[in-house]
Amino acid sequence: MTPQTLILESHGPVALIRLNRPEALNALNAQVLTELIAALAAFQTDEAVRAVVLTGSQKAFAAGADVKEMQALDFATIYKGDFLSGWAEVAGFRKPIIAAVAGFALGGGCELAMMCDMIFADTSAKFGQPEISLGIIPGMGGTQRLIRAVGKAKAMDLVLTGRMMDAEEAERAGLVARILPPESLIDEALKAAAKIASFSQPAVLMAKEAVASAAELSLNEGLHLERRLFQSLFATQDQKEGMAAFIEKRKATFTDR
Ligand code: DAK
Repeated sequence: MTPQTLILESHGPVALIRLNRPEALNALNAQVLTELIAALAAFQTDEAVRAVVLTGSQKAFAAGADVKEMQALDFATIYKGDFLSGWAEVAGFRKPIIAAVAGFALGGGCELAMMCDMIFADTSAKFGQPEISLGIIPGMGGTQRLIRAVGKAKAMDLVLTGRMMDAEEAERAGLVARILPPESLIDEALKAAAKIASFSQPAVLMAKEAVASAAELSLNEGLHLERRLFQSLFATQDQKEGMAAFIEKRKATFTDR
């Protein structure tokens, strides 16, 4: 079914997802969640899609979970229904996904960006976890992923005061990988995604898995996993091809085998 809250575009091997609820600054309601999970599930199995870029509008990546949808909910309802737990599936997406952020990335919007593998921001981007001003706390990873990205001092500052940080501060703090001018944000994100898509997919997937697991594992466990993944890539034809191409001074032709 055609999604109502997303615009999906195909750019060769890269799928571009635009959050599209302009009337609510892309606030994340149940429909966005359902449609985004369905789109990612389809991209997961679609061999033609090798990387994804997730973006919003010029004004907002996403201004958070939908406050108007949440306001009347009571504890029993959200607890029994495990409200918003489906967002974890975004973090479980196996192919590389880049968040291209312009404007507001607040609350669940900031948390959604942090579920992606890296964040490219344009100069208008503003990140924050303003939930405290609504009488709640972050619930989609804001207290856990933010501290891993920016450290305790800044995470506490953002979560306890609800203030926003601009793109430059977010880059300095380690939340943002690249800052770009507004006119080239999407192009640069697509270009980076296409570059990733040009490599051997088993290597790309293992690279993502290894880096992502660093947040979950002890150093020794992480090093062990990295070593085993590294060793296993020597079972691929692409390792032979990549190294042969280097030695023969030509471009590698990867087959994902
Ligand atoms: N929800 C619903 N509508 C929103 C919205 C939001 N988060 N953010 C903006 N809108 C709507 C506004 O209500 C307005 O609609 P109308 O009044 O025109 O009908 C329209 O978008 C334009 O917004 P503004 O008129 O406010 O635009 P401004 O440029 O003046 O201000 C702003 C932009 C982003 C500073 C402002 O809209 C704002 O402060 N928005 C709310 C930001 C916020 O508090 N975000 C955090 C939401 S709480 C959970 C997991 C996660 C969460 C919850 C539970 N569980 C696992 C249980 C997450 C919670 C959140 O994210």
